[in-house]
Amino acid sequence: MSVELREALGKIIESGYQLSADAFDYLKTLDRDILQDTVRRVLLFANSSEKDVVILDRIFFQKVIERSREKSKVKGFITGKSLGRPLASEYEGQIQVLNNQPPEPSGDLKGFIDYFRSRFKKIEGIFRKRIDMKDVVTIGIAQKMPLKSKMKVIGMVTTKRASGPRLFIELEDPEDSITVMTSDSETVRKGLTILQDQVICVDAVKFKHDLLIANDFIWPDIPSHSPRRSEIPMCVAFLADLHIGSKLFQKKIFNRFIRWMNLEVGRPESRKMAARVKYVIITGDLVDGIGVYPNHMDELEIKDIREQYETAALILSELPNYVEIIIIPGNHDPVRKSLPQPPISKQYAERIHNDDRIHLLGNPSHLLINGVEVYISHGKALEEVLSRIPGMNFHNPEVGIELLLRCRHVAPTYGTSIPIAPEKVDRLVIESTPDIIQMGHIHVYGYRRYKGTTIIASGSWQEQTSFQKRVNLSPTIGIAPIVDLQTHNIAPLDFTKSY
Ligand code: D5M
Ligand code: FE
Ligand code: ZN
Repeated sequence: MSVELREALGKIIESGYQLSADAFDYLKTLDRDILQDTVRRVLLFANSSEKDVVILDRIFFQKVIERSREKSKVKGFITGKSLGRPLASEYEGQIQVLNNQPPEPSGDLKGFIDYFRSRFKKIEGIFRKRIDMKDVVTIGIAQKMPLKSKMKVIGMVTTKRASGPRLFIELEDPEDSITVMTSDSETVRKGLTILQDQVICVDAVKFKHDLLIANDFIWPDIPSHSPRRSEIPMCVAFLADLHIGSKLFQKKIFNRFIRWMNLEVGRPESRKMAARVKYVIITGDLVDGIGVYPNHMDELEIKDIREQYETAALILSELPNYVEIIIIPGNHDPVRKSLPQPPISKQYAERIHNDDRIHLLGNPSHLLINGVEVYISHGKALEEVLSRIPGMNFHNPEVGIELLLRCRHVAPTYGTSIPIAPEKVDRLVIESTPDIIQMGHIHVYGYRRYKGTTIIASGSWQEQTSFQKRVNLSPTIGIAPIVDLQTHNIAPLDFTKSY
């Protein structure tokens, strides 16, 4: 018996299956180079099957192989009208990446000065475009204005301190700094939701040389707008947090999504929608990674990072061949932890890199898809926002996304568990108004509309981990929010129930 064949048999037995004699004979006929792949595919198919599979026989092997052959055969059918084909297969994908600022690292102390200056400039620019910002002055000018003058100042929050009924905030711009105080209960309440290091505007009255009394705090925010619409009724599936490689990855539930995408299952109405899904977006934690949380190894089914991506590639290869797949990294993917994160590298995910339907992008990414502006990020900073801001909680992550959108920043606070890279330019500013913004990470599904923008917090495809149990997080599993880019309707299909 060859080494490859022995390895393949070992894998099958280790996974808890029996091999029939005819399947064993069949395996012996396979070339070495396709043996490993075939076994991987067969195990994946068996694992995610709705029926309990115990014995793998020759017919089972052949079914799996035929299925993957069919998938590769239909390639090249994307253009041209042909009756009876899914609508999404009749159109080319239209994806444009809007954030193409290259990284300019700056490792020294000055890097942070450049970084924060860039943040201030960009968000100040967003403020100054607003018509209600005519009376904005710099902190330096505010200091020179006579007492009792009214003005607006823009600054970065360096400290925030509550003292009895009062709230004190230190504001800084590139030249000067000033203290802002408020005791009005409504303004204090608003002020308590301000995040450290965020750039904010204060509507204030001059009280002393270096003290302003705040009447209001103003977020850079987004304007009310009508979202741009696609000319054709294409849909996007907004997924996140698959965690492939984890014992807790819900293969069967995810497989229902894959079969639904292939128009094999689902109610008639939802199948019609499946035929229009042109894009699948995965905003991070595609795989479970290695050693991400305490005792992680115990909960890993696949303990090698490359193997995790090999399996991910196989699973994604089951999506219809006309679908474009966009993937950005999360904190479980093997890229640097500091934001912005570069795309998942070929070194770990060769097969994914070689799949020309898959677009590997950085976290965050700002896209134009069929003319609709889509902003995606894994959303690690939501942890911070949801746990620190009064009134927020992990049951409603979409409220946290709304706040980040109003801050126009993906990770406002520096020096927390969410590291930020000291680059010359702040690439985490949300520079223009997205029509759709999506994040994952929290593992809880949520949705809301805010001033014309659709906000989506994607749930996960992984059962509760021991770590999540300890932090009391109950994930939402198996929901695929499908958004129609023409109508902006959202259908959160629940693949654990009926769909
Ligand atoms: O994150 C899965 C979930 O666990 C998500 O809701 C955030 C939460 N989480 C992850 N790390 C932490 C820390 N350090 N503190 C609190 N909550 C956390 P995932 O990225 O999939 O592991
Ligand atoms: Fe996750
Ligand atoms: Zn995560």
